[in-house]
Amino acid sequence: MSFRTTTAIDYVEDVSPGSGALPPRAWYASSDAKSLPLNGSWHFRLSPTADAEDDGFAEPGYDAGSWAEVTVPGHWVLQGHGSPIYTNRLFPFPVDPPRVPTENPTGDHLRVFDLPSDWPAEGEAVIRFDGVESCARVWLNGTDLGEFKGSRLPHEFAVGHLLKPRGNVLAVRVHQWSAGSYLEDQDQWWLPGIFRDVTLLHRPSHSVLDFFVHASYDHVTGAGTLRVDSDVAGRITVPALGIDVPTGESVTVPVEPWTAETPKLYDGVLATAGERVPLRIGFRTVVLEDGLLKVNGKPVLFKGVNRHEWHPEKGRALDLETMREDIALMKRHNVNAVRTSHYPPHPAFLDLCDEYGLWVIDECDLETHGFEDQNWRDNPVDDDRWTPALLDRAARMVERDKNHPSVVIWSLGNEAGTGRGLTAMAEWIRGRDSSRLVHYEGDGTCRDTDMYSRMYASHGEVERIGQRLDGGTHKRRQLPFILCEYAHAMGNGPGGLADYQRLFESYERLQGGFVWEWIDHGIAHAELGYAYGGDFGEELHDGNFVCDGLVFPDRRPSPGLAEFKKVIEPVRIEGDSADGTVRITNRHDFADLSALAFEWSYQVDGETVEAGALPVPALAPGESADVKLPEQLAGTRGGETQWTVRAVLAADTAWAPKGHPMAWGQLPVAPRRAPSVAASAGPVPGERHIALGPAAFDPRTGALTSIGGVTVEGLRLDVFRAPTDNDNGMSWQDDVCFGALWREFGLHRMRHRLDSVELGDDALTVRTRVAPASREAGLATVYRWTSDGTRLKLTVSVTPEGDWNVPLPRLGIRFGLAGSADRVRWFGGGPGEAYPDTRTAAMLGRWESTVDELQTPYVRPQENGARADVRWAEIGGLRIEGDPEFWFSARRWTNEQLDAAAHRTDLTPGDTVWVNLDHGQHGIGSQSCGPGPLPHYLLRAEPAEFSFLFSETP
Ligand code: IPT
Repeated sequence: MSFRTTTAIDYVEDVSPGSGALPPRAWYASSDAKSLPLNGSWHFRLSPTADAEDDGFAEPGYDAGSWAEVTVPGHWVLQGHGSPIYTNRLFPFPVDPPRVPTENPTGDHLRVFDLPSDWPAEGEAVIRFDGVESCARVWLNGTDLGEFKGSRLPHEFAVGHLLKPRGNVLAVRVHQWSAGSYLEDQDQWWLPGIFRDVTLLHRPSHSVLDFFVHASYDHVTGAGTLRVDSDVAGRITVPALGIDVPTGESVTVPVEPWTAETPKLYDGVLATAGERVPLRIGFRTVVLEDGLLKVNGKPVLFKGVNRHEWHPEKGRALDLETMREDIALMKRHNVNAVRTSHYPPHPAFLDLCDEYGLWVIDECDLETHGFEDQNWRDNPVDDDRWTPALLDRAARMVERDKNHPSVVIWSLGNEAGTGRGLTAMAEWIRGRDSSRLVHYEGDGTCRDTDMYSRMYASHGEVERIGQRLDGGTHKRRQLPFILCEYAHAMGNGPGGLADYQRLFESYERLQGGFVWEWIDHGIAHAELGYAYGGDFGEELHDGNFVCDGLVFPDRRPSPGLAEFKKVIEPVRIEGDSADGTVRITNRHDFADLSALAFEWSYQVDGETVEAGALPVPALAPGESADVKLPEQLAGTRGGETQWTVRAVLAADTAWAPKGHPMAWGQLPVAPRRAPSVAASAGPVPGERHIALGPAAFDPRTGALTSIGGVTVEGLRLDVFRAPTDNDNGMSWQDDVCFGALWREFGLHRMRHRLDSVELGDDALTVRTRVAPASREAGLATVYRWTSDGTRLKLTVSVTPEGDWNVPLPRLGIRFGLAGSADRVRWFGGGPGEAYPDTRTAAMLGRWESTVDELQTPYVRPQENGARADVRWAEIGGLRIEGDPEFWFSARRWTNEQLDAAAHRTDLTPGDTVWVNLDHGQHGIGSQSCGPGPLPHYLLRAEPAEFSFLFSETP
C-alpha cells in the first residue's frame, strides 16, 4: 500500500482506473450476511479546487460540526452547493486530456458510524460505493483506502481490519472533474456527488465471493442447463426444479424459459460454508444465427427505449420506487426493451427487469463524444494509455451484471469514435462471457460487434438496410440491424413511429429499435417549472436538448408515449366489418394470448350503445384468427357507426391491474354523413352590424362578432404554429428545418388585407389576401357565410398565389371566445394530442376535457394539444361541426405567446380562449435529432376549401 498526503492530487488526472479497490464481482444481496447501509445525512464541505483544505478531516476526532449536511445518495449541486451544468457533447472544460481545470469543485463527505450490536466479530468487511461522480478518494478511520473513477460503476474496499465497534469515520473526497470525465461525456447534466448507495457489507469466513450463473435454454428439447461457477465452492439448490448440485457442475432439466414476455424466474440458493445467497434464475439462450439475433431459437423484435436515470429533484440518485415506476410504465405501454443509455444503471433496476420482463442492452459507462469536434484527435479509446481504464469499466459492468437473464447484449459505450481500446473491451467481454452479444454503434465496420446499429437513420435508409441493399463491410452485411436510437422524443413528437414500425415488421433483418429517450431531464425549479440547460447560468450549454423523453420529468406520459404504445401493441386488431369478423393477430415473439381478454363495443356517433366480451383463442405468436363479431346491431339511427375491439389484461400483473388496455382496433361500419345547412337566410345590413341567421358581423370589416349570445373575437385564417423542437431541428442537420424557414418566410407575421365585404342574397362573402411583408407569395382567402336561420356555416377557400416553396405549419381559422369557456366536448380522435404522423393512438369516440387539460405541458412550450379527425366540438357555448373533419385546439394564450415562452411558467392565462380549427397540420417528424416528416406529411400550400357549421349549444 502506498501512502499519500491529502494534498497529493495526481490521481485526479491519472488515466489509470484507480488504486486500492477490490476486483469487481457480482452484485447480490446476501440472505444471512449482515450489512449496514451508510445512506443518509453526511457532513459536507465544498472546496473550489481539488487540493481542498488539508486539515486532517479524514482523521478520527476531526470536528466537522461547522460543515453543511448533504443527503447520500445525492448530488451536491442539487442540494444547494454549486449548480448543475448541461452540455450534450461539449466538454465544459478545455480539451487537454487528461488534464482538468484547477477550478475543480471538490466535495468532502464525512460520516461517523457505529457497528450494530449484532455485527459479528469474526470475518471480513467491505465498503461498497455503487456510484460516485466522477472521482473519489476514500479513508476509513484515517487510513487511506485508495481512489477510483468510473462514476456509474461499483467499487469496493476491504475494511474489516479497520472497523471499530463505535465511532468509525468514513471520509470521501469527491472531485467533480477528473481524467474519468473525458470518458463520461454523455448527453446529460454534469452532476457530481455520491449518487448511489454506500453500504458496509460483512463478509463471513467462507462467504460467497464472486459467482457466475450460466442458465441456458434448449428450445428444441425444452431443457434448461444450469451451472453456477463460484470462486468459493458450495451447493446450488433450486427446489422447484429438484436441483441440488455442487457449484461448477452442470445439470439439465425441463424448464420454462425466461423471455421478456414470459419472465419465468426460478428461486434458488447458492450456499457456501459461510453464506447463503438467493438466486433468481432465468433460463434463456442468446445467439447470432442466420444473420439474426435470436433468443431461445426465435428472432426478437425490440420495442425499446433509451433510459437515462432521472428524477427531477434527485437527479441520477434514484430510489427503488422510481425504478419500479419506470418499469411499470414501460410495461403498461408495451415497451419490451431498454438500452441503459449510456452507463450501467443502479443494479436494482436490472433485478426489476428480470422480474417484470424487459430485454436489456447494458451499456458501459463510456462516451468521448467531445473529441468529435477535433476529428477525434486524442480520443482516449484510441490511446493505449487509457486502455486499462476502459477494460476496468468493461469488467466492472460485466462482473456486476452478469447474472441477469434480462441482459442479452453488452454495449461498449456510446459515441466514442473508434479505436483499439474498444476492440480490447470487446475481446475481454467475449472472453469472459460468450453467452451474450456485443453492441457498439460508433463503428460502421462492425469490427467488434454482433449487430449493425445506427442512430436516427431515415425511414428510407432503414428500408434499404432491411432489403440488404446497404453497403458496408462484408461482416456488417451478415449482421442483424437495430436502431439503438431513433424517433427523437424532444417536445411534441416523435413523428413517424408507425412508419418505422411497418419497416421493422416487414424485413426480418430489422430487429427493432430504441426510442430516444425515456424521460425529460428537467430539474424541478420554483420559478421556471422545470429548468434545462442555461437556466443555471452555464457559460456553455445545450438548452432544452436535455428534455427529449417520452415522459415528462415527473413521469407523466407524454402523447409520444401513448403513440408508441399503440404503434408497438402486441396484438393487431383490424378487419373489414362487412363480413362481420375482426382479424386478431398475435404479434408477440413468445407469448400466446392467454394473458389477454378481448372486448367489443359498438358506437353510434361515437357513443357506445352496446358492449360485450369477445372470445378469442389463445393464438400462438405470429398466428391470426378471424373472430366473429356479434350479429349486426340495430339502432344505428342513420349515424356514423363502428366497432371497437380492445385487448386488456385478463388478470392483475405486477405492473398493471386486470383490465389494463394493451391493444385496440376500430372497424368502421356506416360512414359519417357530411353536415349541411340550407342557405335559407340572407345577410341583413343594419347600422351597427350585419345580421345573418344567429350571427352578427362588423359591416366595415365583415368580421364575425357574435353567434347568438356568444361573442366571437378575431376570427381569421391562421397558418402559423409555435414551432416544435422538431420543427426547429438542430444546427447540424443537412436538411432544412421548417421552423427556421417559416420564420424566414414570415409566416409568423402574416398581414390580412381586406378586399371586399359582399352581401349577396344568401351569403355574406368577405374576400381577403393573407401575406407577409416582403414576399410576393400570399393566400387569397375567401370567407363565405351562410345560414338556415339557426346555424351558421363558414366556407373558407384558400388559393395560394406566388412562389410557395415552404409548407404551411397549419391551415385553418382561429378565433377568441370569452375566458369563461372551459369544458370541451368533442366527437373525434382522442383522448390525447395527435398530428399527421403521430395519430395512430387517436381513437375515434366522444371525449370531454377542459381547456387547461387540452394543453400538453412540454417543458419548453411549443405547438401542442391538437385533436384529430374532429367531427364536432363544443366549447364556450358554441357547437362546431366540420366538413370535412378538422383538427381542434384551444388555449388560454395566443399561438404567438406560446411561441415566445421559454418555460411553462411564462404562459399565463388571458381573458380569451383562443380556438384553432385546422383543415391541415404539418407533420412532426423527429428533426430535433433525426429526419423530418416524411414527404406525405408535409402540408403543402395548395388550393383548399373547408367548412365549419356553428350553432349555439342548447
Ligand atoms: C445521440 C446521443 O447518443 C444521445 O446521447 C443523445 O445525445 C442524442 O443523440 C440526442 O438527444 S448523438 C447525436 C449526435 C446523433
